[in-house]
Amino acid sequence: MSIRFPDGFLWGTATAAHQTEGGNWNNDWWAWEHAPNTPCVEPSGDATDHFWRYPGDLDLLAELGFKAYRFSLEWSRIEPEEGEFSTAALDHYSRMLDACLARDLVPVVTFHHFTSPRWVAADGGWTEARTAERFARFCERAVARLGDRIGIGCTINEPNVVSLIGWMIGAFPPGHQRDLEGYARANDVLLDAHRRSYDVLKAGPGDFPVGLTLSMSDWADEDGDATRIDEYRRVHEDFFLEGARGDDYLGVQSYSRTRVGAEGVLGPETGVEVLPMGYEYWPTAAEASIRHAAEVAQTPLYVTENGIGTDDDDQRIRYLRDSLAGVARTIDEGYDVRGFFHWSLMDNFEWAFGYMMRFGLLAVDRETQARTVKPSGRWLSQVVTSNELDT
Ligand code: GCO
Repeated sequence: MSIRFPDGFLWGTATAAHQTEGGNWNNDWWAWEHAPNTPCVEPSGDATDHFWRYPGDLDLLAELGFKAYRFSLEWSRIEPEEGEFSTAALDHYSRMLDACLARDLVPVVTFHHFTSPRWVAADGGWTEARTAERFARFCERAVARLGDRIGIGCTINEPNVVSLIGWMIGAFPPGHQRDLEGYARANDVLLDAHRRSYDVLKAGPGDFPVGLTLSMSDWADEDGDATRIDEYRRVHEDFFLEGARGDDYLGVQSYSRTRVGAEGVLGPETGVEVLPMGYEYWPTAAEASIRHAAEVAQTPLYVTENGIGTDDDDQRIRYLRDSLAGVARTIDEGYDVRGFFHWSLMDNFEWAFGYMMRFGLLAVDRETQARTVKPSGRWLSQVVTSNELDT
């Protein structure tokens, strides 16, 4: 059976500056990677040298038939010290925008993707109220230079992951565990930063949709207790989904399932395949998250990230086939889903996991940086060029 996606459905891939550019030494993540007892398995180092190799990467993306490219700006390059803005860094991202447009790729620009300049982190980071104003000021300077060519803007990538893993789990900077007060404060400052930057980006130059992207899950309760799911989801997802009401879109980013029970958040269910990332193989996560995001955020949606970290490329194809079938079901039911961005264009630095998690459609040789299109990249290329999915 073949499923056709709507005409104009936007097919893209996503990356992030720190995970691909290389040499992002002036941000909190580089410091985190080199801190004593860091949880990071390895430093980001040269990453995939995308800062210099992006023209060839965009050539490959365009050759595969994609129509959009989501990437992020590295705040620490653009504002290396407070109030000191780099024209050269803005020129670099300006060239990236021109390179996208020259290849008929809609540039989807994320203004914050997990990393903050060292000077921001040193002054309280996301638990310091002034960070929201500082972030909005950075967005103002960036959009002044870049806004005329941006296709879609994303203020902050997964603010709920920045706060949860930074202040409750401890695997992201600043590495706090069970810091409930810091977690709540970070959520407040992150949402304030989103609201301020949304207004700044909408003021232009340029006229493009603006929203935030959110880490979401399918949810299950081991006793079927929906109220328990609501309690967890309200803090982790709905706080930002409600905060995003009135935005031009909400970016759904969902990979797996979260299970809860009387003892709290549970691990994978016995008998369900577990991926190298430690979570369940759960290809209907995007479908479930679209439904919940639409209900709470009440905005148009893009799936701004979806994919699977695996060395089994056939498994990637199976996952994507089922995931896309789920996305298509929501569209058939009338949900306003406007595009799908595969995470990721290429294998890259998977945060604390380093380079051992491979989410890319392109393999990257860690020695030579050579890119190789995987069979899953060819498979997805067929889908995006035909705008149809064979199930
Ligand atoms: C995230 C980030 C990406 C990850 C991807 C795979 O959603 O955590 O946006 O940077 O690399 O999701 O885990």
